[in-house]
Amino acid sequence: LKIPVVRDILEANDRIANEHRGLFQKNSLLVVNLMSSPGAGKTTLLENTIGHLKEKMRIGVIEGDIQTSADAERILGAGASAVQINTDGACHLDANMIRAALAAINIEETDLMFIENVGNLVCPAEFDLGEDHKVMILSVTEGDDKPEKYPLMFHEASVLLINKIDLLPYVDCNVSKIREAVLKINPHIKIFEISCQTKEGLDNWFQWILDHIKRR
Ligand SMILES: Nc1nc2c(ncn2[C@@H]2O[C@H](COP(=O)(O)OP(=O)(O)O)[C@@H](O)[C@H]2O)c(=O)[nH]1
Ligand SMILES: [Mg+2]
Repeated sequence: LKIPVVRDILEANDRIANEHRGLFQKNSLLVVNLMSSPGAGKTTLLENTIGHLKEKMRIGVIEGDIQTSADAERILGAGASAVQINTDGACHLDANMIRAALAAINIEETDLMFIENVGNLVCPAEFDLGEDHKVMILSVTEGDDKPEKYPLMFHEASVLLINKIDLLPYVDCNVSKIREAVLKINPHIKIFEISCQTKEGLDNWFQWILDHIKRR
């Protein structure tokens, strides 16, 4: 009889996530839940994004990590406000953890909020945090078979950023194969090929944010 217990947890999570969604809407805040496996480039993408957009809008970041506040320090260094959640072993963020972090964020004074989820290609996709969009990063070093092996996150995401394309000459990764597999799982997803190192393709991502921001 374990299945009803799991359902209860997800129902409780969704209730809290819906409260967050109402709060975010009331304050015209765009919230993006950023997910990937460890090391795909979430924090590097955020540093680039903050650097590019911080003169145009007020940006806040909730950092989720099992341990340390290293990523929150990188975000502060890039010029945004940051709150660190340490999940102490848990492999994903849930809506209750976000509630605790929101107490430390001035939502009225924020236009764009990123939630950097715990590095993991599976569990984060199962938990609604109240965000407007799930955005996922897959780096070319992870291989082109990941959409087929881990379909849920690709299914849930509004945007897929294929990162580290500067490394394509050195790795055996077929980007067309990724695109084809992902579009089969999720025909509505937007796919951008980027490099956080050479900055190639990042303008498409910045434009996507500008197109979705609610308070100008
Ligand atoms: N070559 C290359 N390295 C990258 C790129 N983006 C991120 N990295 C590197 O990948 C590593 C992990 O990045 P990080 O942003 O910490 O990943 P996270 O764990 O998803 O937050 C770091 O050493 C980054 O410098 C990229 O586009 N190209
Ligand atoms: Mg990180």
